[in-house]
Amino acid sequence: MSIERTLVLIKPDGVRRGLVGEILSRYERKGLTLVALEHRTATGALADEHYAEHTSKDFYPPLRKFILSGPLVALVLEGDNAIECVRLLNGKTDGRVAEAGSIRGDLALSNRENLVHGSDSAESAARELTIWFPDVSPSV
Ligand code: RTP
Ligand code: MG
Repeated sequence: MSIERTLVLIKPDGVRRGLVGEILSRYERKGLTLVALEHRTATGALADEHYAEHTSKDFYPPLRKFILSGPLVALVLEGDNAIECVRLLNGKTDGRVAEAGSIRGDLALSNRENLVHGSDSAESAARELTIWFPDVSPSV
């Protein structure tokens, strides 16, 4: 067993489309534990810190605009192999080709407005959890 914590964002499209309950339910039904949950709106500084690896890319300006376009729901999820587990539940980045059965595969049809974010490694999870939830321990 490798109990991990990971950061999930239900992005502004998920809140606008009324899919927060549906998405949260998928993580809960899988067996992941909800450790923290906040409904909040990102700031430019928070977006730039969160997406540090992407800020120089061509797609960053529209991504930044999107992530700041309304409230989102930030979650800390915990469980055995939680980081990879969330990535599998989320599906491929591009909703148009994401696997059926995944959140993006079932519910998204865009490469940008793809409903969810999940940390992509233990290092990313530690970094992102500290950014979004400074008062929550990033590890169990
Ligand atoms: P995420 O970080 O949101 O969990 O998604 P990911 O790892 O699957 O994808 P990543 O490569 O980290 O990209 C971060 C987010 O940027 C948007 N994106 N737009 N070519 C594009 O227009 C493009 N590529 C990526 C998506 O919202 C993606 O989730
Ligand atoms: Mg990513």
